[in-house]
Amino acid sequence: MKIYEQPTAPSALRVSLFLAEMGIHVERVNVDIRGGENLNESFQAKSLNNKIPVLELDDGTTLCESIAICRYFAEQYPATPSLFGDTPLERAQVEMWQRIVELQGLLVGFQAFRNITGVYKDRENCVEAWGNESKDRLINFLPTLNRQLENCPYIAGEKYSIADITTYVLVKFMAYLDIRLDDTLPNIQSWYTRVSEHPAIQAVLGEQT
Ligand SMILES: N[C@@H](CCC(=O)N[C@@H](CS)C(=O)NCC(=O)O)C(=O)O
Repeated sequence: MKIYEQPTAPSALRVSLFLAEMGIHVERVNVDIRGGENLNESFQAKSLNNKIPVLELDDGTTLCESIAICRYFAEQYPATPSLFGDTPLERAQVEMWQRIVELQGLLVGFQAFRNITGVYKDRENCVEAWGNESKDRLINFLPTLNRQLENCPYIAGEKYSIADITTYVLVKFMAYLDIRLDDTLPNIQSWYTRVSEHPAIQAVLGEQT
């Protein structure tokens, strides 16, 4: 089994933080995405979305999309507590927050970064105005997270979950957009400090330095 990735890329980091939390080790293969290695024919044969991360199983089956990869491991190696929730209500709450943060936060942040910096202009049409609008939308989304963390220790409620991992990756990524957690977002600030101390997060980030 192998994961094709670029370790510091946010979507790969999401899978790495998830696997570290579960204590699962998987061989990694580095893909130079900035250099366009993900655009070559052999990689595209493995990845439906032409992006990293990709999980390749021993029988050659491949899976892309970071959350699909995390779900595979969560189902294959069930653990309690599960990072996808343990009861019907928890699972629904985790799914809800995971999707909210992904759709209104992380993907919007990706659009901002890609369109403002033009980092992938060799493969897509970059629209700076769309990037700036996306950045504003991301900034406007942050108070929603701050309100949620006013009464809950974690994004989806009482337990650390995949929604926290996605949010952690989002907050880290915001530095590339020059978006900081200022004093108007105190609950995200304290959540971020607390979550950063997780041994799994420390271990993964430690490997990257
Ligand atoms: N929704 C996908 C997003 C994957 C994604 O955007 N990967 C980026 C790195 S974070 C990538 O491969 N970029 C290279 C490119 O777009 O050509 C997931 O969660 O796996």
